[in-house]
Amino acid sequence: MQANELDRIVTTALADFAQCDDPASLENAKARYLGKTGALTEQLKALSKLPAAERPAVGAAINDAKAKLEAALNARRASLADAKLGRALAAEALDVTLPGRGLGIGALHPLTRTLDRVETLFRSLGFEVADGPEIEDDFHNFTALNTPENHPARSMQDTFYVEGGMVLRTHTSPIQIRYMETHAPPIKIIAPGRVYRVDSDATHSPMFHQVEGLWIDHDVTFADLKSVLTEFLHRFFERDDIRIRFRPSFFPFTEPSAEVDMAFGAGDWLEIFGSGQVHPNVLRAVGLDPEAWQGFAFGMGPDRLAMLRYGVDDLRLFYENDLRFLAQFT
Ligand code: 2NL
Repeated sequence: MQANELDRIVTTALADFAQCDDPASLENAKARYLGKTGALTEQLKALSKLPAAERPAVGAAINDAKAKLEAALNARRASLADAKLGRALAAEALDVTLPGRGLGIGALHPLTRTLDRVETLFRSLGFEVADGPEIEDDFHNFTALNTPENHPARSMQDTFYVEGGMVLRTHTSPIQIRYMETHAPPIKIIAPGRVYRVDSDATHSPMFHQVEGLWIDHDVTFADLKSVLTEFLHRFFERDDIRIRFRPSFFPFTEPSAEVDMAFGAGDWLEIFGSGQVHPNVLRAVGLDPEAWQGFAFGMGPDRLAMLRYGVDDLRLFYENDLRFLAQFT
């Protein structure tokens, strides 16, 4: 009985000591077992009530238990002291007396600034900014945009396919398709965002940005398209000597289609926008009657606009995030 009781006390005491994580609570725990009224001390007091013949054996067992507790206490004291020293050394390494290094003031990435600027300018022209998912289904990325089943854009060579036949959107047009599905005309939006294509070299990144625009009403024409894009370019580049030209082109989702080139003064022509009148099949795909509604859409690469505005000749610099490059735009 007495021996079992001793074992129980030792076991609880050892667990108790192990739980103490500072010297004061450890010394308090010691008192609960070895103090004046401690559990082990009480056992010692009870010794005198035992028959004389049993006292030596029980006394030896109590001393044994006491030695175990002392050893455990010393080990725990040492490990707490080690931990304290470790913390002190770590604090020393930080050297709280040194002046602070200071945090550099951060700044927006040049591409973010460009996108913000594009959004602000189009808002000032009466456009709202729309958003949508980067993982799209086949209908919103291709079918609704009059892109036939066997079109090369749908191939694995050009498009990232993810689980369940979904794709990483290859353009931000699906944002506009979804907008037309949920909003009645008149519609006047831009759709900025990340887009993905299987393409990677000096001038192509597998992820890049696109801003598309869409204006649908009863009587929106190519003249409106030309004035919107001209006004935007003047405001974006803050120059009056900007020339613009339209070149015939082809996109499955517009008819007729045009590339829009721009030149500063007498400079070379730069291709900036793809554009066109929204194809009747696209309007039908979102439940709009092409006899009642018409409009234009356009697309552009803001990464390229940023290169022109900031005079950067390599697209990859924007994605390497070397601070020596980025700090120049603050
Ligand atoms: C380019 C070409 C373009 C569109 C995008 C569009 C969207 C809808 C309907 C019709 Cl919902 N068209 N988008 C139209 C023409 C060209 O982008 O060169 N992008 C960088």
